[in-house]
Amino acid sequence: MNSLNFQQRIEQTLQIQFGVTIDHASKRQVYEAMMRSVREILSQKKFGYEQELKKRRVKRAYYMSMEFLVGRTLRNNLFNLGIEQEIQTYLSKHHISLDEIYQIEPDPGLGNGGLGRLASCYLDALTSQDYPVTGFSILYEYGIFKQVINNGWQQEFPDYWLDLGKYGLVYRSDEEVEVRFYGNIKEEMTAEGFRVTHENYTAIQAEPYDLLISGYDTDTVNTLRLWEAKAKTGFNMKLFERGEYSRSSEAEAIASSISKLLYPADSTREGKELRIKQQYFFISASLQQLVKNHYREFGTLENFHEYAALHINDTHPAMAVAEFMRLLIDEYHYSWEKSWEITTKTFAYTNHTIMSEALEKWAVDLFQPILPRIYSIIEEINRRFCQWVIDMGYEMTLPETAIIYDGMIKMANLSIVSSHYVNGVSKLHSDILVDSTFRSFYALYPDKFGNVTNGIAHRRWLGQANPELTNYLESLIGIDFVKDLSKISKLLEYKDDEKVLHALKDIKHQKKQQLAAYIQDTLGITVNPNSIFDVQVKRLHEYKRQLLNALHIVYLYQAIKYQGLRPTPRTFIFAAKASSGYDMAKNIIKFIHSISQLIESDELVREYIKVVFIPDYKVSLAEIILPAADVSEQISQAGKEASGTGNMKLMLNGAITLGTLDGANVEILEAVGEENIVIFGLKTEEVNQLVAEGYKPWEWYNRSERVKQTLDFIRTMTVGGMNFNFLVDYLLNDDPFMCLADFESYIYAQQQIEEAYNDEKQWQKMSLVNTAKAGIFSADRAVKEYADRIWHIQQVK
Ligand code: 8GP
Repeated sequence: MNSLNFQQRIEQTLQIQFGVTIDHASKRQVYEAMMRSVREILSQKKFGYEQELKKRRVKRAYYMSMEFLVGRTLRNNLFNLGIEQEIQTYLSKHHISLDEIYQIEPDPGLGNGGLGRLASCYLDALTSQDYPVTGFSILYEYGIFKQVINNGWQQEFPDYWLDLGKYGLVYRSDEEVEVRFYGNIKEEMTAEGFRVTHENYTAIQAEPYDLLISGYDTDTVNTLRLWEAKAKTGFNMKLFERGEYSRSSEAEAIASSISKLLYPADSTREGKELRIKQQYFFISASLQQLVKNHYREFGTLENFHEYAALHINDTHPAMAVAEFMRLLIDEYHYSWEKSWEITTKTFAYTNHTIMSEALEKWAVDLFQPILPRIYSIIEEINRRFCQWVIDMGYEMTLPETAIIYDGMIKMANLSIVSSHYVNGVSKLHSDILVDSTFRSFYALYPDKFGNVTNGIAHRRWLGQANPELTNYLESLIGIDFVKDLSKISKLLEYKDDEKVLHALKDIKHQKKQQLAAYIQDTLGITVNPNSIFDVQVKRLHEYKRQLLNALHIVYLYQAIKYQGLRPTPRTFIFAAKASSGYDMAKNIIKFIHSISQLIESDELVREYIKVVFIPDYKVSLAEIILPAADVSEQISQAGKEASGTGNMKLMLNGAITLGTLDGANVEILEAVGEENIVIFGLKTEEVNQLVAEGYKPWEWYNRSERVKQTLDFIRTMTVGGMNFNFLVDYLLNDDPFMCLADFESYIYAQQQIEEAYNDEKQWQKMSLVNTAKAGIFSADRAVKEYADRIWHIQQVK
């Protein structure tokens, strides 16, 4: 890409849109002109790529996901186009800071956490490697809430991102479709055979907006298609005149709620209904469009699976299999058997969590009225599946494997039965799926199950988030690693080179200073960049055990204050959003803030430790925090974290993992060797055994002096009038994720971290090895596995 060309476009846009020259434009105007210019360039490339794909008639993948945590796009696009530095120079000649322009872009928060960010990393990687893929999701008007901390408590505020975010989107009025809810189904025998029709439905219009996805150093451009819901006819005058007031604006009400908000709380019946509508809305719109286009091109759907691989990202889009069956049977009149054959060759499913509350189930009496035809299809899939299970002699597994059981529809079961491939996201997680979560299914379909360990978009998480390290690495080992992260292993040659180790230390220090400046500017808190930056950033969930981290800090507090402990100064950095209805998670956020306050009020202790909670964790914040970390806390209870991806981003940026043998930590250990990571805690089998025996946290309290000291100390704590006895009671009586059982071993691991850190050269070498061994955690590797083993798609340049 020629940057001159881009500069001209910016100036032209400024003239046409705002009638200003670049020297008189506001930052906001420059931002808009840049976003529009990038969109034009990508649209042009997209056109070329589409032509090529059409000409070659290749198979494509479609990634359906309720979440895409896209992150800011402008820098990513300039980086991929290879013009970031030139544009920076150009703008600075006009006294404009590119960084300030970047800050204007909202961070599209169309996701909650790992699963959503993974989806975006994969679109980036697939595009950079020239795989034809389209993402499908919802154009949420409000993304994940903005987190504000007030007196230590989380508060949620709406995040309206479209105002400034819309400039990246392309509206495709030619591809609108209609999605139908409610009503009833009519079954009848006609001259052409048995037919099912859906009557008296409420129709919603699905309007497509495309976010164009660029790839690094390639002309390939893919699409993330986001559907917005609109009432088809708006307000219904006829119904209103007949006095049916509420029905007259029903479509409008449904439409405005569907694409309003990411995951509204679904603890109420209304919340659940809305969730079902959201899921059906986007998968129906996506499939209708795909099926229509395919039929137009080929005149048949029998070969659909030869040209399309459909991926279900966790169970949220699982209704897609029933919708696809509906289209084949009701609209194109294929037989059940033929339709089922095409469906099962088309779909694949990834599981992202074994936490039972996240394995979706819908009550039949809730689901059926909203989607009567989809329900009847699921019922028939279930009937045939159960019959087959009985024929196989496995009927005793039906309580577990049936798709509909006890009045509930189990979406994971539907996904497994209807897909040709099911994968977990790390070796350990995939093993747990076949050994326990989906054990009965594994007996039925041993060949369906496999693993694809997650990966990250290293060009964002290293290339863009850490240009200092990227440039230095480039000067040492050449630029190849940007395109192919496996090449980063060349860095190993320098693991004993003191000059290199020193330079890496300087870069880390620079990143720590930048984070310190951010903390100072936004929170008014001064942190010491010479202290150890110990980082735990991720969603707040009990299984991730931010509480264990907090307990250790309390342990340090009382040991410094009363036992003469003098540790190496450390800054504990947290960032995490808690689900709005998750009280314990919110209490833990409050607890962390209270510990921070307690430390600050003590002249002695604050010399050694400091706790900073950075609010509103999101992609753009992660880009600032991760490169600055020395220690990466990955301390979930073994067996609970499916993979983790923050662990990979942190290691790539040279942080040392302090972790349990959970998720992808296991593979990080394999990659770096035990001398370059600190592992602690119970293993999955040990956790299971303890559960089986009956875990009694009290015993761990009685057995360990340090557990006792820490919990007893918490009972004496009153901060801002609040005490935390309830937490101590909870830990002693419940402790569902075994913080107490792992506490001793965690304290010991923390000491090992400190010792390692104090040996400066050794630490730097460990850090180098982590960066050098991160190659296998590139999303490029992961998506290639999906492309080769699951989707069977080829690269098209
Ligand atoms: C996450 C897993 O918790 C994490 O370990 C993994 O790295 C990531 O997916 C990507 O595979 N799972 C979710 O984010 C998740 O299950 N979210 C749905 C409940 C909304």
